[in-house]
This record gives sequence, C-alpha cells and structure tokens, in this order.
Amino acid sequence: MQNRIVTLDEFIIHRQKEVPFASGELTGLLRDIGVAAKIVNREVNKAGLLNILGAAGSENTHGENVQKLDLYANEKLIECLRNSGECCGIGSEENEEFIPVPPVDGKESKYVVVMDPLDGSSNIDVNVSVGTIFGIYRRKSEPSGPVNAADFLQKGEDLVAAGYVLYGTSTILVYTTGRGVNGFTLDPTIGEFCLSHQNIQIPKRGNYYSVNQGYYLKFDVEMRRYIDHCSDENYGLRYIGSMVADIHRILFQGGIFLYPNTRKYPLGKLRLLYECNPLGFIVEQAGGRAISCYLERILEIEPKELHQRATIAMGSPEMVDEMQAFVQKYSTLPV
Ligand code: AHM
Ligand code: MG
Repeated sequence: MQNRIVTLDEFIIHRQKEVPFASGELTGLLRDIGVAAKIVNREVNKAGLLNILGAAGSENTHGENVQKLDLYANEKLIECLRNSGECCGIGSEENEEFIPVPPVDGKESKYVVVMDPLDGSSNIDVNVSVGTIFGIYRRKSEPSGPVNAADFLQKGEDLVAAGYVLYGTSTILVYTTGRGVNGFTLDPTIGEFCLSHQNIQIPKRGNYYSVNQGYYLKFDVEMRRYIDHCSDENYGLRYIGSMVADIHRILFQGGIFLYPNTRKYPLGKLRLLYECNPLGFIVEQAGGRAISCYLERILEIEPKELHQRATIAMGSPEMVDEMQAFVQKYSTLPV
C-alpha cells in the first residue's frame, strides 16, 4: 500500500478485509468520525476570522467556562454520530448524561462512542493546538433496547478503537483498533486524510517531560522527587496545556506526560473515560505505558461514573518505569 496516496477511507476498508467476518460497522463508524473531524477542522481553522472565539457564556458540567468552538465541535460530532447508523450512544465531556441514539432506518447498532470533542479549549483564543479525542466500545446491553450506563462504564482495555485528531500546524488523525497505531494527515487541497505515519512506535525514552510545573508545590512528595530527577537529568520541560498535542509529541519524540493529583484536583483533573483511556490505549499500542500516579494501569481502572477523573503518567516505557520507581520509593501510601 505504499508509493501512492492512501486515504483514511481506503486504509480502514483495507484493514477491514484483513478481519474475517468483519461486518463493516466499525469501518463505517470510523469513517463517519473522520468526516466529523473534517467539519470541526474547518471551523477551528477559521475561528479567528469569524469572530466566534471566546466564552459562550455558559459553564460545562464541570463548572468550567465553555468556549463557542467546544459547543460547535460537540454538536457536529453528535450530529454525525446520530446520522451514522453505527452508533447507539454517546458520552461526551460536554454533556452531563450519556446520549442514547435511536436506530437509523430501524438498524440496531452495537457501538457506543465516548469523546472529548475539543480538548484544550482554553488554547483556542490564542491560536494554540487543540484536539478531539474519541473511544469506541461494543455495547453490553441488548441491541434491541436503549443503551444504559454499563455500556459506557467499561474499562479502557475493552476499547474496540480509539483515536484523536490534532488541529495543529497540520491536522492529523491518529487511531488504533488494537493492531498498531497509524496517523493520517489532512491534505486540505483534496480534503482527505492521507496515511502519513504508519505503525507509530514510541521511543523507549525521550528528552522531555511534560507537566504543569506551576503546581509543583501542590504535588505529593514522590511526584516532586521525580520532577526534580527529570530536571537533574537535564530533560527539557515541554507543556502545551493541550493533552492531545503533548501526547502527540511524546508519541514521536518520546518523553513522559504527567497530570498528578493536586490540592485543587485530589483525584487528578483529566477524565478517565474520554481523555485518559483513549490516549492510554494509543500509547500502549505504540509500545508505551499509561499508569495512574497510584500505579494502576490506566486501562484496568473500573470506571464508576461517566465524568470520573484520574491521575495519569504516560509515555515512553522506560520513563514511566522510572517514575513508578520514584513513587514506590517515596510514597507515604502503600503502593
Ligand atoms: P479541557 O478538557 O477542559 O480542555 O481540559 C483538559 C486539558 C488538557 O488538554 C491539558 O493537558 C490540561 O487540561 C491542562 O490543564 P492545566 O491548565 O491545569 O495544566
Ligand atoms: Mg478535555
């Protein structure tokens, strides 16, 4: 499949053919997410022109200020998923409750989607990269009825597929179905995501660590010791404040991303279902590790609620191992 342009659609279909008895439903869903990503990309790119920047004046379910583009991205993604016919329910950062999706043309569908429609939205006003994160689960309930909470409260290791779209200097969609990680860059001249990064492998170590060091004094002692170690080792600090962008860099250059518990966020800030799990799945698929600051493997955490938070440390495997050793050495809790 090389030496010529391979579009996202071609690639997904090609992959489907490798799976005996595949029904094409997941293929259809991934393609629809690709279309939604192009629509969101169009708006993100012209945000500065259209004067649609700034807070929409409402707060999301976590009491955070909502930017207009968050709402737009949420609406567009929901609309595409509703019309897809392959999705029976949506859990979104922007909606307090999960959204049941009725069958399209009477067709029962078996997948639910969890998503952060526009992550890092505090960066939009200043033209810094933002991203969309998604995860796809097979529903647990009977396909004939509506979805329920158990369809969403699944462990990350049960993900069927996960991906992100980074609206950066170029727009790139990266996804995995558990058979490696591949990246597709949007060619705006033809309006297609084209295969640009095949079988992404995270470096075993990197030269950067990524954490909001402004919260240093609010971290537990073991985390402070580990951060001191990163500084002693002369690792550079890189922190965009857009998780998708930080993880994207780490996938290619290696490094570690940390969002530990702080006094403000005793359980961590980031959301398990639609931030940590999809990105954790991708990082593991690329050969990396994703654990909580209490050393649980992220993908094995049993979710109890849709908007559950988690602490996180993920990235290059040897760096996560090292961080784990610091926690084991300095934590006052039994780990
Ligand atoms: P959001 O979903 O409200 O945009 O918040 C998630 C973002 C992540 O992208 C980023 O890593 C983190 O919040 C930054 O938080 P902080 O400003 O506390 O460092
Ligand atoms: Mg987010």
